[in-house]
Amino acid sequence: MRIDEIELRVVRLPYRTPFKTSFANETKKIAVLVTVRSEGVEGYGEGVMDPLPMYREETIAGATGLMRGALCPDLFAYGCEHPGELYDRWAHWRGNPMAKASVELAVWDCYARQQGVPLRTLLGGDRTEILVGASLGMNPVEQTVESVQRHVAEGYRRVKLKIEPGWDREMMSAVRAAEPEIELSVDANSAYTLADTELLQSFDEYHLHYIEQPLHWDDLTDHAALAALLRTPICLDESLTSPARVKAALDLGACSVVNVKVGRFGGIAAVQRVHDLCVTRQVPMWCGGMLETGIGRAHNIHIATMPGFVYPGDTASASRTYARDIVEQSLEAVNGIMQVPAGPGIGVTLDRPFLDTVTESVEVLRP
Ligand code: OSB
Ligand code: MG
Repeated sequence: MRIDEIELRVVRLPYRTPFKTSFANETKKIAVLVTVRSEGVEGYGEGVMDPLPMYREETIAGATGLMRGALCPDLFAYGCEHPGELYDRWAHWRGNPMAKASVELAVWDCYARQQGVPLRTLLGGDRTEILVGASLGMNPVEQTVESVQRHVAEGYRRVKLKIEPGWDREMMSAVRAAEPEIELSVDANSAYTLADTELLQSFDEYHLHYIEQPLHWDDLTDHAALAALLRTPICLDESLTSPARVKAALDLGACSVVNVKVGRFGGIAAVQRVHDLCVTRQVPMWCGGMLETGIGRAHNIHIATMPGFVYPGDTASASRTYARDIVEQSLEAVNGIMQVPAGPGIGVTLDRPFLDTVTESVEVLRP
């Protein structure tokens, strides 16, 4: 592919309700939309960096700087035979997986559209629908129980609760009392330390499907120590930033479940390696989310069709998060099942008039 033009667009989209986690209380999404134009066809990627490094280290300013200064000029200079080659080609620029993924995803979408095939076909995803759960932000106990019951009634296959010290046992017991049988998980987003081991052990009584990222956002060794003391499986999110980190985590026993986020791993080629490793080692994986707009959400849905994604993911209905999305297709789960958008590439098209109303800045790069 010859790459003719790349557009970097920052959009600001309000959440329907604030999303509270142990690391932030967010009221809006600020996303970087990358559009790659090649030989008359365009493809889209979404960057999941935040304005400030609250979840991992990357920021929108740093990531767009890298795109402008290195990734886009590299694509203009060398083009691309196949999007699967970019992860290794960009490895000499260290780290920065979210920046790399934002651009790589747009190239994958563009390539799939040029071939006239759905993205999932390039990834070996035979499924045309995926099972999804929902991730609930922190709210008062009564409201949380109601929300869990509503999501269960809607057919979501798993419910995940955000927790932090002082906001855990009371809520988990209320939810378990109301819904003893549902597939339930919790996500601490790094809010605990090994000093909380006894407290974390006490969560075993809620028979959680797994506990996500209880300890430090870049740690593997403390998680390995903790895993040996819990019956509840540990799933890592923040700490897994590359195929090599996943291998290290599994070798150490730091987790037995893997949350896949394409932005955190550095793109689809990296996800494919993580996928194959987890399949070989029989480690269950699922597709996480970052409250993406329809572009990132559509990518996640295609990625989750790969055969190793055996647990329900976080890619729930877009309408849970946004009153209006920037894509024309509605990405809605019915009875906990999300249809994969049909059509070439990620299968969604931009609602341009609305997109323009939520755009903060646009920048077009050319060779
Ligand atoms: O830890 O999985 C997380 C959202 C933003 C940042 C981190 C996380 C999340 C979610 C929401 O849990 C998942 C979603 O609905 O997209
Ligand atoms: Mg998480």
